[in-house]
Amino acid sequence: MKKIGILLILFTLSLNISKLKAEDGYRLWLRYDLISNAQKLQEYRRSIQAWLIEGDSPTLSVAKNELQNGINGLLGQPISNVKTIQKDGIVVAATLGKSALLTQLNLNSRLEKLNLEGFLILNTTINQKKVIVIAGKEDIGVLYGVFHFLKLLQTHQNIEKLNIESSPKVKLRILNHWDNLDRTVERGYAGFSIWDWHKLPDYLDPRYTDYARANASIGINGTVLTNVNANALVLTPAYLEKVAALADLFRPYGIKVYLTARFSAPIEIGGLKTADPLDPQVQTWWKNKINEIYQYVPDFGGFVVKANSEGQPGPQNYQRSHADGANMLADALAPHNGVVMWRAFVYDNNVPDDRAKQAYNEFKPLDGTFRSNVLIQVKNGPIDFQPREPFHPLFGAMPKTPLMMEFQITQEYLGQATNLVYLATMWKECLESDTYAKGQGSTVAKVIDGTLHEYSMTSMAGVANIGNERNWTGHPFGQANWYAFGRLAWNHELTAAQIAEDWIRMTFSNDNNIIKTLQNMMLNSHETVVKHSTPLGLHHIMGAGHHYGPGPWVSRMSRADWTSVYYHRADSMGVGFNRTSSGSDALSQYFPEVQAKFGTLENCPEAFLLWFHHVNWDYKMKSGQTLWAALCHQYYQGVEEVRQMQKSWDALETKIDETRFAQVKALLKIQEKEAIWWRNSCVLYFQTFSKQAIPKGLEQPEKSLEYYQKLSFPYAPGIRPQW
Ligand code: GCV
Repeated sequence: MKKIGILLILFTLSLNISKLKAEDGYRLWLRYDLISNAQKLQEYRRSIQAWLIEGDSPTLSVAKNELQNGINGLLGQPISNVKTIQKDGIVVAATLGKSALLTQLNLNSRLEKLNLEGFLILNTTINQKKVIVIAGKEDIGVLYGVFHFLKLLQTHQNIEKLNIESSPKVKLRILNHWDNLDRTVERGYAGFSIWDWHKLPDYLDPRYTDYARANASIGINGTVLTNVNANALVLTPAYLEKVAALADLFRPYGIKVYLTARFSAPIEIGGLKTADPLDPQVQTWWKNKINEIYQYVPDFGGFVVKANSEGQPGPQNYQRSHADGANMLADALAPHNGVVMWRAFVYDNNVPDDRAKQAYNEFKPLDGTFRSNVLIQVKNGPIDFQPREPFHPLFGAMPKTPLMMEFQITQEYLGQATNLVYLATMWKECLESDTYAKGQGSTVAKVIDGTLHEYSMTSMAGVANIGNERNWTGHPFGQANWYAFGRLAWNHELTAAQIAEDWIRMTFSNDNNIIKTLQNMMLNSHETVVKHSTPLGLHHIMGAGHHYGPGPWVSRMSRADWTSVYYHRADSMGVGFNRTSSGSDALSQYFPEVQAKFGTLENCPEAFLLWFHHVNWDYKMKSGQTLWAALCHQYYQGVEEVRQMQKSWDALETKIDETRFAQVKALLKIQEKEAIWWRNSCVLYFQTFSKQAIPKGLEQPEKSLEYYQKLSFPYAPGIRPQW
């Protein structure tokens, strides 16, 4: 009896232990578990025997905590903190210019090459003792350097010959939360908003600190707390108190807080009759409001504004231009060093012949008319975060106005939180696109980092995929997109493969087989989702409102450019949107070399064919197949590739912790179902125009087109309530 009791206790204990060990994804890429490779562990224990961070500031104390927790966890033993260097193997972190130890090392000339947030990491000697120095130009550089150093350990790098210099290429690296004050998240698929407005400012959820750590670890230095479809209430004292509490918490991590400004706020919360940006009363209202915000948040970053787009108010309501609106806010922010990020994602109530042209048409003529603290925030492509878009024609077209990038991390059109899609490959495709604005090599990346047109302000924003789900992003691989966004914003020259490898090593394992398998899955995953949803340049053919799943048949909406038929233009002859000079002529917004690349059927890369051309069903593709056959094969291939991912994942069963293994396995099953749903719906729908059979050898769709057309998802997550 006694024995059974003891066994039971042991069993319960072991259950508890395994529960504790379960990987629920909360720790993201900052897991700091004991290094499993014995040789590496020994090497690191030899090189890291103590640590010392010189100086004192809130940021340095955050750096101390992180370094201490990181190395204690990774090395599996408490590593002591020392005050002087009396032996080898000490990690010394300090801010240059503020540290006696670093002065001895005379690192000034190297420091000059770095920008304000940059850092150095190197092996050297101080007082004849071997040390590893992490030096920041400012305290925040020390924190970034500490995270980088921990990454070296987490990814099992050699730390005996370090000589690293790192500076961000872009100044403002920002997350845009589309979070509402009621905690719903527009296009959010990971639960509700992480901002618990109701309990703020008194209750600071520990998650906020982990959010700040995660962001700082990848160099993100700004967060826009609220949805661009803005609510003026956030500018009232009751909310500004809450905003201030978050700003105080984020400050040591180098993260500034920004808000979205509702253009009609002077009317809604100010009691004015107008929000006309040229009205002196309106100008005074904003000036006072902005001064008030700075009372609460002395380092407030500024505003993001969505104006005259999708029903949002803006200066055009008063026959004023986007520049009039942006400059009014910019003038009021300027004395505080705040900025305005004015979005170019605009389309007004008049439905244009081609929505792809609208932003260029409205903004290009305004080049040079914005204040110096205004950035124009441009989505990567001219429509709306589609699975594949050509780069936005505004990039390169506004040499006198800083243009910033807006990527979407949340997967609104890319499988939401049920599909494994690594977005870095897509972002790189955009960043590396050549605008030819100043001849060959004028890449989008060079526009964004300011080197092409010498912009003084530079920025990259990503629409966050974060929610209050335990693992932050819903799909465990969604974390990789948050991670990759930060890494690319810091250094767009990194490859998607490098970033994926770092993320896998830190999030899953340093096991080569795991790295290779997951990296391969991730790097192909974007192309896969394109194939099974919008191949060959198709776009905007998703279900209405929720944007979840296929809806190529969507034809009746309150405006034509919200329908699918507006974009695919399928008819008995063919499919695709003619954007050449014989069509909408959107192509003419690009520089001549780009026009030549996309302008003819022969030259146009097939990935963009139906974006720029209306193509006959019998057109011969490079493979020799007809367009119809090629389209079908793409859809079927997409599904096959999801099945391939399932096999790759299953092969890792014994190597991945149970919780995450089971979750991703289940999600891949959902992804397969959804890929089939996309494939069948689209093939059956387009078949009604092509009137051709699905090529031989491809499985026939089980259900009818009518079946798919009747599916409805009134409560799909992330949906905008009023749509
Ligand atoms: C925040 C798309 C989305 C909207 C979003 C909009 C935007 O249209 O579906 O939910 O609104 O883009 O970027 O402003």
